[in-house]
Order: sequence, then C-alpha cells, then structure tokens
Amino acid sequence: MLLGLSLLSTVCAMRKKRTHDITSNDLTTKSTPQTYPQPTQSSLLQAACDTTVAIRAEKTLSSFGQGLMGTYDITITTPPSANAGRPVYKHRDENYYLYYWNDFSKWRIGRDHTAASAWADGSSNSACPGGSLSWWHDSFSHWVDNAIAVGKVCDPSVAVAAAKTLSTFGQSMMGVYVGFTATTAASPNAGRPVYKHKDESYYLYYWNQFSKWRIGSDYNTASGWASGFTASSVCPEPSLGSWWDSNFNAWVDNAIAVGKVTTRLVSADGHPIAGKTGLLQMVVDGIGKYVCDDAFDNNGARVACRELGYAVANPLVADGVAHADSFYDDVTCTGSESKLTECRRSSYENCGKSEAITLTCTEAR
Ligand SMILES: [Ca+2]
Ligand SMILES: [Ca+2]
Repeated sequence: MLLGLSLLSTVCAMRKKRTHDITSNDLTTKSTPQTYPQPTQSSLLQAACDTTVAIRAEKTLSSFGQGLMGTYDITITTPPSANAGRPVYKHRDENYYLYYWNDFSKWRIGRDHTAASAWADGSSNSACPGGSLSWWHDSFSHWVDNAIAVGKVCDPSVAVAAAKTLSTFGQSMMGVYVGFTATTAASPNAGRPVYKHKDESYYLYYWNQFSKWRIGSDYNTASGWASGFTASSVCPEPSLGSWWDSNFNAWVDNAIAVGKVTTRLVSADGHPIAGKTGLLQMVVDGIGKYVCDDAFDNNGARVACRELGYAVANPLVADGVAHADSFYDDVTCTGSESKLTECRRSSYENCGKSEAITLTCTEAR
C-alpha cells in the first residue's frame, strides 16, 4: 500500500507540475488507468483493513498484559506467506506485533510476527483484525476468552458543551477533553480511553458497571455529575447526557452534549496528538486532511486554537510538511467561526506536501 501511495503521490506531483487546470487534471487521471499496477491479493487485503487499530483489555490483565494494550499501526505491507498476505501491525511504542498466523488461521499478538508463539489469540480467519482475542494467563497457564478487544481508535479529543442552562459549577466542566490511556488494576473503565478536561481536573470516562460514559472528578469511582453518553460504545460518540442538578437533587435529561472536535494536530507521520503544537488537519464528514497554507492566516489559526480548547489564543503559524498529499485548500476564516469547518474553502486543492501548516496554540496572558 505504501508503494501504491508513493506512486500515486508521484503521479499527483507530476500532474501538478504540468498544469494547474483542474479539468485537464481530471482527464489525465481518467485516461491512464492501464498504467497502474494490477492489485495483488495482499494489496487487496491491506486496502480493506484499517491502518491503525486500538487493542484494549476487556478483562483484568497482568501488568505485563496491560503493556501489550495500546495503538497498533500497519508496519509491514508485504508480509511473509506465514501471515497469508495480511498486514502486520506493530505497537506504536513497544516491540509487540498483531499479526495473522496462517497455520492457525488466527490473529495473534506476540513479540515475533514470523513465529507462532504469542500471548493473545483470536478465533477468526478474517482478512483484517477485529473482535475479541483470548489472553494467555501465565499465572494460571490457560487461555482467558474474550479478554482483549481489537477495535477502532477513538478521537484524541472531544468537545463537551451545555445543551441546557447549567449552574456556574456545571459550566466549568464544559470544554475540550483530551484522551489518554489509563492503566487501572481492576479495569473499571473496560479498557476505554479516559478523557481529561484540558484545564480542570474533570474526567470523561466509561463506567463499566453502569455501561455508561460519565463525567466526574475520579475515573476510578462511579460518582459523577454527568452520565449516559452513548451507553456501551467503545468511544464517546456524539450524544446527549444527563446532568445532576445539585440545587434540585435531580438529574436533568439531555442537558450536556458530547461532540466531535473537527480540528486536530498531528505528528510528522500523521498521527493525531494532544498538545499545543502540531501539523494542522481538519475533519470534514469523517475525512481528515491537512489544511493548506494557501490563504490561511491568523484568523483561521485563532479559530483552530479555540476549537482545540485554547480559549484566548495567541497562535503561531509556521511551515510544515505533510506525510501525505491530502489537503483542504484556501481555508479562509473571518475569525468569528466556532469551528474551522465553518470557514470558506475551495472545493478542489492544488497543494503539495510542503504546504502544510505547523500550528502552535499559546494562551494569551
Ligand atoms: Ca502555498
Ligand atoms: Ca491552493
């Protein structure tokens, strides 16, 4: 797939050098399909799989097992036949692999993707990893079924806003929450990420016993002031939740909304990151692309930083290099928009990788 991508971007770069006329670009693309290599079995399989998956504990693991949890990225695109053409995923920080072992027709997690030996073991012969894996419990020397879940990666941050009038105290809980991986012994959060308010000590977390997302000051206890967001879901999806009104000692339904943050900062290799500095992307209809530097100014930077939760921001805009040639172009803001996606932009793009933006959000003093 990487080869395909670089081939595609080379073709795109050649097209861009040749002309800026959009119509002839379209014609060029359509007229030369026979020059592209035929897809192989392995590239077909890889095309169907997510490039990044989240591995999380659904049952209590040892601390060693906890260390295998996390984000896995496709790392090997032409795996040996032992992996039956499936992509091999690597833990983003550790030397663990999620790979298909053809002899067993199963997805596994282990130290070596060219060997059968592993600590986690799936039950499916699917083309892509997913569902539940069993965990090898070394203390008891047996497999624990459905101990680990392979699934999608949650958004790195979410926005929490009032949908009804709240008290001042309730208002202080609103804002951007940034996700992290909490490692708790008893796993009360069922392996879901925990999100912390960007400035305050409030958490948005999943409480397994209630099968609900909640907001409270301690993600290890059930106690919370807001509850009910997207029951049972792996990630805090956009939804309404209830609010505990302490004046009336009652829950107010649909008082708080969880929403998507459609602006994000990513690392040099395109992974969403928390923090004040990164390459600027925005997400439209679920598709994240880089924001091109053409026409982008400090108004847009302020909108982006505000959306990222930096309320009164002094943004810095610098050059950046995108990892892929994928852009929203001519993003033009007045500065009063609440989201970058509300700003005007072109319906086409003619940007190259070196036209990305490195954004730094610093709060005004
Ligand atoms: Ca430019
Ligand atoms: Ca442009």
